[in-house]
Amino acid sequence: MSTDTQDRETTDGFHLVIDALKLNDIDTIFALPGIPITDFLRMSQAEGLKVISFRHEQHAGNAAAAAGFITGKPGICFTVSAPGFLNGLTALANATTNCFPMILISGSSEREIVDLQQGDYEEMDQLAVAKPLCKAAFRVLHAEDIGVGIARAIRSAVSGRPGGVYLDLPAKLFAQTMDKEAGRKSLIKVVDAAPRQIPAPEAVQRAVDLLKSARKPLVILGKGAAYAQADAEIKAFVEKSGIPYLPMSMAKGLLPDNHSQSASAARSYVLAEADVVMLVGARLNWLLSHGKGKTWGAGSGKEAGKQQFIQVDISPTEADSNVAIAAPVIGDIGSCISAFNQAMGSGWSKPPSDWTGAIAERKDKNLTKMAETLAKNPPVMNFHSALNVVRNTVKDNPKAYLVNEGANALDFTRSIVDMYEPRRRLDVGTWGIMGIGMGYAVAAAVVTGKPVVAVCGDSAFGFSGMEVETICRYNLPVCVVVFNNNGIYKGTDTNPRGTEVAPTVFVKNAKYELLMQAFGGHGVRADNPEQLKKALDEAIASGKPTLINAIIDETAGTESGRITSLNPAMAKKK
Ligand code: ADP
Ligand code: TZD
Ligand code: MG
Repeated sequence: MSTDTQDRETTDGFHLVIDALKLNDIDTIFALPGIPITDFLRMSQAEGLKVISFRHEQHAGNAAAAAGFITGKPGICFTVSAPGFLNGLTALANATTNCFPMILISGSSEREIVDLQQGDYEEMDQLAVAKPLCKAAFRVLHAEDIGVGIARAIRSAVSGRPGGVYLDLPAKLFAQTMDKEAGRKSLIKVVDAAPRQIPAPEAVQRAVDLLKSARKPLVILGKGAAYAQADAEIKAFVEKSGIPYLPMSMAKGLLPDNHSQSASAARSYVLAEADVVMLVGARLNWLLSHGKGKTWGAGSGKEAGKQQFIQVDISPTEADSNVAIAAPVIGDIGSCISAFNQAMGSGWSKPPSDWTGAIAERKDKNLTKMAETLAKNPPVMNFHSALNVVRNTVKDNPKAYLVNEGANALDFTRSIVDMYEPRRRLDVGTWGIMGIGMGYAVAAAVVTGKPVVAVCGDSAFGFSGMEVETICRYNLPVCVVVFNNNGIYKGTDTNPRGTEVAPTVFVKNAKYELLMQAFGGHGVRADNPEQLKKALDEAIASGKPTLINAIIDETAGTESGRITSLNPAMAKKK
């Protein structure tokens, strides 16, 4: 039989996976080759899928997760078995923690050998390992089930609370053949993968009544609100209600940070004082001090600790996870906020002016103070003088993506750099994890084609730094700005015994810019704001892979950045 005839009559596991992905409008795969994935990736490329190949699976996985957050479609990552799978697993778990939809698809060894532990090449019971760390995990053993496997993975990733899904594909599956027409019919085009979830009218009414009764209402927008792509509804709600709002880190830009109702510059005041707090796609986890304690006003005034919460979320079990939720509203944010907009009616009265006025007063004071600090130009650049430049660059390029990781390099960027467009800020997320930098940057550039600025602490950058080769290989418009303060938090720590260097200190004056030059990108050092501005402007104008080694005063940071209070040594001192 000639190959031609065979091609016409049969298909195989490789092509069924490719066809199932394409049928579901998936056009990009983030991956790292090896048996049996190498051939799969070659065939995917031949069939028109965009394949972005990384240097380490964790970054391919992070890229898939970021793509999921930006697009609302599950990001796809392919890894090889055992070690490749494990390298990707951190990204899968992180995506699940962040509620980002992604699918980690891994090749695996043969069941017969794995289950008897007979020592196959890269043997591991991957499905069992993945299960507790993701939202759902599936394995496909027969070619005719590939369609179902991919469909289940897609639905699981994007419906309800989004998250990471693991799909286990044993090597033998790829080579299985079946009749081409039967294969085609076995594939499933998923209809309405993330169905709208309409909130109960009485739940909305309960929440609206509570909002109406508030004297000091506050809205908190989280990354779930950004993910929901309900930008217009949210804007309408915030502006119609007149309620001050706080964006969580990745919700910055959902409304422009310079919006008159943003209470970011009076954050501690509003958290301590608000009487009714409406959470929209934000969990009351450690990032919001679990909704209790000093942050929330315990001990200050007679309403101490008496805030009432409204929680708008797609997960019905999120409410009451930390404190009582007086008015849970369960549904997708688009449907919920539209329902609020209707239920508020035409006679809505805006919050009392003593509340909004008090916030405005504090905001003005803090913004003036911030402007003074930003205007300073110390002889050695510090976080403020460097970030003032980044702040202006983002203002001039509001559609650019800002990736951000580090400790001080993260906290200062979050508070100093205003965002103007939704879903443009990608950062360390719920875990505060280092190493997302280059994976997220690659994803943002590949998926959107927009310029990306990645502000990374020198430690943070090190976790994914080798992916600058990936950035150069695909010639992506990514400008990495390494905030180089010679180490973790600071470069000044010493070892009291005077033997090896302290654990937080790196090689001083490291030339990170050479890393980018090694692969043909543009690498440059910036010692002052003028040099930093010039390099950033050039990077954005040229769209060329760039790394700016921004030299930051090694004494400028603080231990753990803003989360010093979580440090057990600090807690002991209290
Ligand atoms: P942040 O870190 O910004 O505070 P979190 O990650 O803690 O945000 O919270 C995100 C929340 O958003 C999760 O509880 C998740 O269930 C919810 N969520 C995600 N997507 C949607 C959606 N489309 N509709 C409603 N809620 C959503
Ligand atoms: N490992 C992982 C995966 N995530 C982490 N968050 C940490 C370790 C601990 N960690 C932080 O929380 S921040 C940080 C580490 C190692 C690096 C801070 O140093 P940096 O930033 O150079 O990136 P600054 O600007 O010097 O503070
Ligand atoms: Mg550092």
